[in-house]
Parts: sequence; structure tokens; C-alpha cells
Amino acid sequence: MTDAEKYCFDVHGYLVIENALSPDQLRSANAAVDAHSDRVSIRPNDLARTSSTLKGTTGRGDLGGMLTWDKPHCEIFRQMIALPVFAPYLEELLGPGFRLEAMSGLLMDQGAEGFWFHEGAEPHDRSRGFLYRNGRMFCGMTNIAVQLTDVGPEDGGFACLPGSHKANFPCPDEIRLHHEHKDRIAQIPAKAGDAVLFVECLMHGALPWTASHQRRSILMRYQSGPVTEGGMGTYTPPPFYDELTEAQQAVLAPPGYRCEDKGSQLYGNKQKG
Ligand SMILES: O=C(O)CCC(=O)C(=O)O
Repeated sequence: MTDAEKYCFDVHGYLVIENALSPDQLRSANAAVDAHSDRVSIRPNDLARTSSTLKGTTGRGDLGGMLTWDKPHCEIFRQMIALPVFAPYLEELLGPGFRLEAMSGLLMDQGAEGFWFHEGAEPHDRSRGFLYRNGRMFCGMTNIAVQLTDVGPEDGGFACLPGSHKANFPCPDEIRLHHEHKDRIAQIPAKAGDAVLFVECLMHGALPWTASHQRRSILMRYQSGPVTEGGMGTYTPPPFYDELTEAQQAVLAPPGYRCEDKGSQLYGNKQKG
């Protein structure tokens, strides 16, 4: 992560990582989604809540289970969870041993409703916070949304209030519902193959989708090594674990403490202290 990227992420809470997928990877991901169009579950227009500006004529389409799809279609998603291009960002923000918490596909056809603006740093949430301390950023849940289709400046889709990951006051509902101060909300354009990196505590949501092509965004949620939001019980590796590379296995490993370099010989073996 360059100094310029760190500066922008600290100030705004998000970044666009350009060309995260190669053209071949992008083709494979779209082919896989096409082949599973019958698995898309259309939501019952429940995301806009009572907003008059976010409402749509249809619900968002949700897609899950991509890591378990038959080969070759699962393969691109298994690559995506541990793409080398993402590792420096996740390591910087979440530390060594960052883990995948969830992966889902968000599909929006023309007219699909937006999503009310949620999160926003107040109240401060232990697993979803943002903190700058000792010269470093420490993030709670951190997301990477890989765009499988172009998102133009007027198309809708992912939008946020830049800087709200450091908010101190609760956000009034009229802003969350996109009724007031709409000009503060930034819709984030991106090209197919780009990825939007954002910290979950950034106030974010989506604007209704206006483009004639389908919005396709693959949202991956990561946490730092010891943190999990749904980890009760004994951890069982997924059935496809042995088919994964070491880097892919690492992001699906059970939650646990990974010692960071403490700058002392006493921590030299980097074992749990
Ligand atoms: O449509 C989007 O990109 C926003 C998604 C989102 O906020 C969520 O699923 O929690």
C-alpha cells in the first residue's frame, strides 16, 4: 500500500484498486455467474427501507456459495479470496493472518432499489471499527468488492459518505435514508475488473441501479486473524479445503492470534506469546 493510498484510505475510508482481475479472470467470473443465474435470489425490496430516493422497482439479486460451485466455475472465486494484489492492503489494515468472513454476489438489474446508508463509526463497534494508533491504521471488518461489470458515474450501486468511518456523532436517519444532504454521498465509479476496498464502518449503501447492463459486484468481507463474527462451536474446514492453495487455505483458517513483529529479539520466533 503506497503512502498516497494510505493517505486516501485514512481520509476517506475507501480506495479503488484498478485492474485487480485480469481480462481472463474477469471473463471466467462472469461466465460462472451466467452459468448460475438460476441461483440468484431476488430480495423483497427490503434494502431501501422507507427512502423515497433509494426505492426501486425490483429487489437486489443475491448470490452465494460460489466457493462450492462445480469446477471450473468455483475456481475464479477461490482465486479471488486470496489474490496477491489484495494481500498488501489487507495485511496493512488487518495485520498478518487476516481471514475471510464472507463472500457474496450483489446483482442489480435496471431499476433495482438502493440500500439505506448503514454503519458510520458511531456507535464504535469492536469488530467494525477504524483506529489510527502508533503510526498505523487498525481496521475492523474490511471489504473488497470486485466489480464484474463497469460502474459508470451515473449508474448507481455502491455509494458512501467519505470520511464517515471516523464519525463521532450518530448519523441522522434523514441522511441515512438519502433524503437530506444527498450531495455528501459519493457513488464510486469503477471499471469491470477493479475492486473497491472499504472499511465496513464507513457509512455505505447503494444508489438504485440505473444502467441497462446488470451490476455485478462480488463482496468479500475480511477480519483480522483473531476476530470472527460467527465463529461459535468447533471450526470445521470446508469440504474443499484440500483443493486450495496455501494462500487460499490461510484466509479460511480458524480464527486465532498471530503475533506481529514486536521489534524485539524476545519475540523473534513470532510464536504466540
Ligand atoms: O450494494 C453495495 O455495494 C452495498 C452492499 C452493502 O452495504 C452490504 O451488503 O452490506
